[in-house]
Amino acid sequence: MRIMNKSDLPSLKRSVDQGTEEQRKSVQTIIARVKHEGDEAVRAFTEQFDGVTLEDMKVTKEEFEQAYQSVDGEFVSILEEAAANIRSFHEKQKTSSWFDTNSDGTMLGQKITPIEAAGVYVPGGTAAYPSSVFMNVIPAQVAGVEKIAMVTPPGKDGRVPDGVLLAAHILGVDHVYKVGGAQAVAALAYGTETIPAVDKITGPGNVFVALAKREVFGDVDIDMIAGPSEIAVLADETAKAEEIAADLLSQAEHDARSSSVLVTTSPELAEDVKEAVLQQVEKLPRKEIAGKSVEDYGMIVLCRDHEEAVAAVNEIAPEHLEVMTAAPFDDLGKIKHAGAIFLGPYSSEPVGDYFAGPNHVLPTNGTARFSSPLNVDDFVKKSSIISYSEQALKTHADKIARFARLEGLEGHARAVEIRKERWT
Ligand code: HSO
Ligand code: ZN
Repeated sequence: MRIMNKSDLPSLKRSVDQGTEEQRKSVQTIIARVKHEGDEAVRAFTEQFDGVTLEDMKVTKEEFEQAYQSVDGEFVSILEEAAANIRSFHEKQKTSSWFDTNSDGTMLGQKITPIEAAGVYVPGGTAAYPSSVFMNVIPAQVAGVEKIAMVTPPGKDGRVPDGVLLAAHILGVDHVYKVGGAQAVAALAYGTETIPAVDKITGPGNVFVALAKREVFGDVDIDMIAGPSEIAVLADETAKAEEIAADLLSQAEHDARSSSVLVTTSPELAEDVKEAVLQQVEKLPRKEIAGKSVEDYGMIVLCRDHEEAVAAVNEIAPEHLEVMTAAPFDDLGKIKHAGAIFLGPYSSEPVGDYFAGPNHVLPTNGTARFSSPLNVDDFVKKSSIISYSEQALKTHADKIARFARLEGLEGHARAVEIRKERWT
């Protein structure tokens, strides 16, 4: 881990992998073929990229049952408790439709309607996280989305990891398809004989999935293009170096391109954390990934004073921020940009990844400056309601017509004025 000053921060700036020209072309071809050939193209690409011949794309009742049997009851109840926490947090995010009636009888309002169908992409391999199934599906369910479909690439054995099926089963999601990559995104966007078309696609994936999501955006909605996980820890000398190191490594182990940053005013803490990271990383099963991540993207930003440290955090706008200072709540008001803020020594980042309740799908690459964690609002849309009364139109028709003529839109003016015949 490099120790640096706040003025070196711009060198940390990263952006989303845009893919190569060749990758973009290949994604466009895949999408076009799935759009026109449906299941046949999906099967062909699954054979080509996953090396699997799909007999049944859809996960069967027996497969769900088998996944359920494969784990012990205690693990099921841990997952259920986590799901309940996540659900109750997201329930609080719900907003209501509202209507205002004015004294002239006009009624204005905003009606909230869930989107009808959502599709969740779950990556394959070691990134097939049951927790991410919860984090994508639960806000959609809380929003009232009726149809939820899940896609995930099959392993070489043609199966989907038990944990992913179990998580889907616990939430009552039974439309799970063993399809991944750009072909899965295309199938969700345009529908095939087997896979239903949805209105919004969420969930992380590799560069092909990200490019495909960008490509279909507009025909359907998408959540965000997430980059590798990030963590920043704002700490003073009251924090324990070993705990900080462990938390930094918890995100470093996600991806060799994950970033982990300590921001502090204490040179002793900086040295101790650096040391602890080097020691702990050696003992991690994913030490290759975590080690590369801390080597390439691990930083310690040593600041002059606390104010500069807070400014550094805001400049980074991290996905996850842990505040381990003497009075973490005092800093909360000053923190402007962070996807999720963990306060105090007991709020280790994985508490939020799995269990506390807030969503772990968060803005990365500094996008916390302008975007939010995945939430219930992502699965609803708003319709404006306008019901003018006769009295209101009598009062305002001439003003509206004048405004229309100012824009040179005579048809607009006449549409309003024709109603004046009702009272003359
Ligand atoms: N920290 C990751 C999410 C995750 N962690 C899933 C464990 N499983 C991105 O926020
Ligand atoms: Zn994580």
